[in-house]
Amino acid sequence: MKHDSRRASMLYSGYQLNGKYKDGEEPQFSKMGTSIVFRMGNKGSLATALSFLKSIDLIHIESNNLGDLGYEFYAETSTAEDDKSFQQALSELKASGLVNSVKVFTAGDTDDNIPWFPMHVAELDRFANQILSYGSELDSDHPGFTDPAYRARRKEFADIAFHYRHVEKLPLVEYTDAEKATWGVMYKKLKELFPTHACKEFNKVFPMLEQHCGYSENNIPQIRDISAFLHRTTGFRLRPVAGLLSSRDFLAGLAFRVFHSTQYIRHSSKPLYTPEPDVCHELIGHVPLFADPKFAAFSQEIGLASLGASDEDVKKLATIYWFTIEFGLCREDGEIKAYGAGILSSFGELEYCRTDEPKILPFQPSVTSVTEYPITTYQPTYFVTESFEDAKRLVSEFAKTMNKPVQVQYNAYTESVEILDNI
Ligand code: HBI
Ligand code: NLE
Ligand code: FE
Repeated sequence: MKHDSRRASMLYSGYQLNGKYKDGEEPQFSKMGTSIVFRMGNKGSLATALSFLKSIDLIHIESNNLGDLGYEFYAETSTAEDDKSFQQALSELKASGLVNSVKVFTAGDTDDNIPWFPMHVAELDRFANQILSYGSELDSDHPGFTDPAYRARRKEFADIAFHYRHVEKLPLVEYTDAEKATWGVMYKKLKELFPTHACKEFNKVFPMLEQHCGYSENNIPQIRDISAFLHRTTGFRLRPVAGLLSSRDFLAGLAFRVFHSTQYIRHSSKPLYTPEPDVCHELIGHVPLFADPKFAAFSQEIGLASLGASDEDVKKLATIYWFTIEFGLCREDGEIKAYGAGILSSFGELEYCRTDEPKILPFQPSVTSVTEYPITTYQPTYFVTESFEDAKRLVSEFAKTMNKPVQVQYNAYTESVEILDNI
């Protein structure tokens, strides 16, 4: 399969501004149009072939001499693929016998063999209603299962996230006194351990969050303030999420430096450990390191590697994510420190990880990516990274061995990914 620059251009050129929006609203773009790629033996028949397409609105046409293979034409139209006139034109073109290997691409969609992935940060909106386990429907062993007030609250949070779209301001949430009390218990306990147990990058950022983002024992900060802070430091942003996303969707966010963050809080009966992500885990565990440029680049590297990867490779990358961003340890002057968010937001695990009990191995993607792990107990195995730069390099080398059909690079100006030529 070939992926050349024309293919890349068809994939990301297809957006148009939605004409109308009210004052105070952001302009929105929607996908437009479709591209048709077809081949013919003889360039001279192009005029006849195009006559079949006259009922659709062609906006761009290119030809390419393929030598023995004849000519390849690439036609872009603003007519949508499911439009009747498009379907009719396409079947007439195919029936004409003049052309062979007709392929149709819709902007933003990749080939049948390549799993769909977002090409622009706004396309993360697609994940909003693709939640695996709904934040509002709790399992019977969840500590909030028999607490109707907690369940109702979880539903409120889920609804906020379902309705959020990229162009909107991040939703503000008012937390109850009971919720603030749960946050306060954790905050106080964890803060005592951070100076000795957390990595230096984490400890550098934490006071900045207290200064600029309202982090304190008595206040649950707002993702809107944090996202603005992260965006200025590393370009990272937060987005509310209703519950667990698939690994593929969750990792794709990281490719755009977007972190999906829950806003609900854990049940008050079990403040010191929960297997689920909650606002304490996201804001205390994850957020600080996204303000570190090297950590941000490392995180994005995992995200980029996941775009277009096979299910099997996504699973490996999710495991790498688990053993680094979620449960990673690092070495500082010969001492083991924690940088993984799942450790940094759990008082119990933060102490446990530095005891003799768990097994500690060096981070090595080929091994780490296939290591099993439990999700509801402390980790029996941790992997140690030497530095975030080193970890990024290792992930990037690992990604090259994955044999993906497309290679992508991030364009920070347009906040989109570009497919690299690969001929
Ligand atoms: N979804 N909302 C959300 N939050 C996570 O932390 C998360 C997720 N889906 C998958 C996931 N984490 C990881 O376990 C890896 O699969 C990436
Ligand atoms: N165990 C962590 C905590 O209690 O904060 C959450 C881990 C989420 C993956
Ligand atoms: Fe997490």
